[in-house]
Parts: sequence; C-alpha cells; structure tokens
Amino acid sequence: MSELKSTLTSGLIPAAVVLERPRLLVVDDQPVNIQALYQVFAKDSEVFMATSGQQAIEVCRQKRPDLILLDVLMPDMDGIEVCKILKADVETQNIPIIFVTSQDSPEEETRGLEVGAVDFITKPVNPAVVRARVKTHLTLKMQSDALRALASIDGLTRIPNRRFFDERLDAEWRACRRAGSSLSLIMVDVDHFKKYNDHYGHLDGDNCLKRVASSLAESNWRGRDLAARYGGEEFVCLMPETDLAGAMSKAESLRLQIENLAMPHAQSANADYVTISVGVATTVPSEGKSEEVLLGAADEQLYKAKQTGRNRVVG
Ligand code: GH3
Ligand code: MG
Ligand code: MG
Ligand code: MG
Repeated sequence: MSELKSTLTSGLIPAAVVLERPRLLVVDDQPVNIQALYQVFAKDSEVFMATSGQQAIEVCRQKRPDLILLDVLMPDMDGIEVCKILKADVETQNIPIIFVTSQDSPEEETRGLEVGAVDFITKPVNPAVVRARVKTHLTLKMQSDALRALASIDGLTRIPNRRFFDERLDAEWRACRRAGSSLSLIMVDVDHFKKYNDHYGHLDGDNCLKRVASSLAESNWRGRDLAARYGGEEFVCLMPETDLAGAMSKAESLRLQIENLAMPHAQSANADYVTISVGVATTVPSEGKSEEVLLGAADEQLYKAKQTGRNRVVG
C-alpha cells in the first residue's frame, strides 16, 4: 500500500490518511439493495459485490477490500456468520465491517458489534449518512494500519522488528501445524561485531547493521518468508513450507551475500570483511511442540557455527 509506505518512510502519521479510490465490498442477497449502495459509491470507489455469505468470503480473500458493507439477513450463511469467519482469519480480520440491515433492534445491533463490526446502518440507507460513515471508518482503518506498520518496523534498520517476527512465527507455526508442513528458521549473527564498533565507532557500526539488514531483507524471498531484526546484531528469517535442505541452501546464499558486500572489517579474526554466522533449524509443528524449541535449535546451530570458525552455516 503506497500510502502506508510513504507514511513509514517519512516517519510521520498524518492526522487523516485518505485513500484515493477505496475498495469496497457490498454484500446483500437482494441485488436491488446492492444497486442502491453501488450508486452511492461507484463514482469515488471501486465496488465489489457479493450476493451470498460464501461469495463474500471468497471475494474478500481475493480482492482484500478496504471496507465491507454487509447485509445481516441472508439465506445459507447470514452476515453475523460471515463477520465471525472474517474476524477469525488473520488475513481479513482488520477489514472494517459495517452491517447494513432492516432489523434495527438494539439486540440485533449489539450482536453485530459484538462479533466485531465497527458500525451498524439501517435500510433503506440514506446516501449522505452511509457515505459519511464509510469515510470515517476508512480513515480510522488507514490510521490504525499505519500505526500497526510503524510498531512492526525496527527503528534503525527499517526492516521488520522482533515483535512483528514473534507474531508471524506464531501464525506460521499454527498454519504449518494445520497443513502438516515444515517450518524453517534461520538465525544470523554478525561476526566480531563488538570489535567492529570498537574499531570504527558506533555510528559506522549502525551503518554496517543497516547494510546487513537491507541485504538480508532484499534477498530473493518467497511469498510468506520473512527476514527481521531479532535484536542487536542478530537477524532471523522465517521460511514456512520449507524443509531443512531448502533452508540450508538459502542460508548459504545469505552468508555469501553478506561476504560479497565486502565491507572492510580490519579487526575481524576470521576475514578481512564483515561476515555472518548462521544457524538453521527445521521442524514440522505439532501438538505438544513449541516455537521456543525451533528458536532454541536454530540458536544452538548458530553457536556451533561460531565455535567452528564463524562465517559459516550450520544446520
Ligand atoms: P561474535 O562473533 O561471537 O558474535 O562476536 P560479537 O562481538 O559480534 O558478539 P557480542 O555479542 O560480544 O557483541 C555484539 C555487539 O553488537 C555488542 C553491541 O554493542 C553491538 N550492537 C548491538 N546492537 C547494536 C546497534 O544497534 N548498533 C551498534 N553499532 N552496535 C550494536
Ligand atoms: Mg438480506
Ligand atoms: Mg550476538
Ligand atoms: Mg556477533
């Protein structure tokens, strides 16, 4: 999302981040109701439509709308059920949902808000009111996205931070457990970095970490892979659906990548350049195993890489 990127690079969160052409999903089993909302928004927004709960979920996963206007009463799967499903999925849980319904009892409204909707509008809709409410919720959504992104980025290196990594590890652990697939973890530590700081100074040390981080983050990763700063001069890379052989070969290419930056390190005991040691571990997550075991295993391998000469990969 380009708005978000500029927010992040400028380091500022504007009071209101307004999307140029928001993407809305309108869900209603009655085409005439969809038509009414379409007419309100078609000029300034991209409008997707769905006439059933199931279709709404599919469109939502494919198109990632910025906001959903959701009918409550629908045959097969009602709006409440759709809302529950979308809120339970990490990929869709942050999309604001506004219920649009003719059932305007306080109980109905409460139920809608309890399952995670942000607002409740009654039919027939008043165009000015629905437009104003949608605008408010889009602005709030953009602001919370910007804050969330900001809280996930490491201040020095501008790559994802440990907090973001921990969240993703948690989610990928569960996803790989469901799928019965391997989850690999690469742990990276810059060699003799204390000596680098001592020799070149802390500012150059910071710049060195920035270059290492950019190089790791810009490596040729696959869709769900993630490279993050774990803390200090340590980095972690998460590789879902990847076995040990795949992770080992990726780790070796990362090691080479950093060596090839050829950043001089006059005090390194093992090379003339800045190098990294890398530990790799893989597991198939299952009931009774925990993420800490995977982290611990990668750390153990990293320790072995340090013990056996540094600038190497152990897995
Ligand atoms: P090894 O090869 O065994 O990993 O040795 P090392 O010197 O890299 O390891 P050690 O853990 O002794 O030192 C890590 C150093 O990293 C010490 C710390 O001051 C430095 N460091 C951690 N975070 C930062 C940072 O943000 N900026 C700078 N410039 N230095 C940092
Ligand atoms: Mg209906
Ligand atoms: Mg370290
Ligand atoms: Mg180190």
